[in-house]
Amino acid sequence: MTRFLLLAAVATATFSAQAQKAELTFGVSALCGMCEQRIEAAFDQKGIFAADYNLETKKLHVVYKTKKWNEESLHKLATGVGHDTDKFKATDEQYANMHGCCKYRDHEGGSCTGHDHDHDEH
Ligand SMILES: [Cu+2]
Repeated sequence: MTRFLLLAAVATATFSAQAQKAELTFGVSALCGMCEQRIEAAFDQKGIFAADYNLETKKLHVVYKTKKWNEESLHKLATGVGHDTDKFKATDEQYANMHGCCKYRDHEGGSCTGHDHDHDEH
């Protein structure tokens, strides 16, 4: 909807001439450290210089190349591994793929910390 304005804002925020670099911070739903790692791993991509998720504020900060990524495609990286963002929702299928303790829609707040159930890591 405000895509044009966003692009304009990104363009003016670019100060380095060689790489078209921009930063974006947005909300991503998550519960535990495993979620944090999963989210950051999803942003380990070409054209993404840095991705740092803060579990306390539930915000992800991304530094990226504007030629390769835009706001929507960055949000979709998070939903792709099952995490809702403040703009897009993961599909039920993507959500279902997540580890049980990370099901942030079903329970609120850090129940991942009590490891009272079996973890099958792969
Ligand atoms: Cu988790």
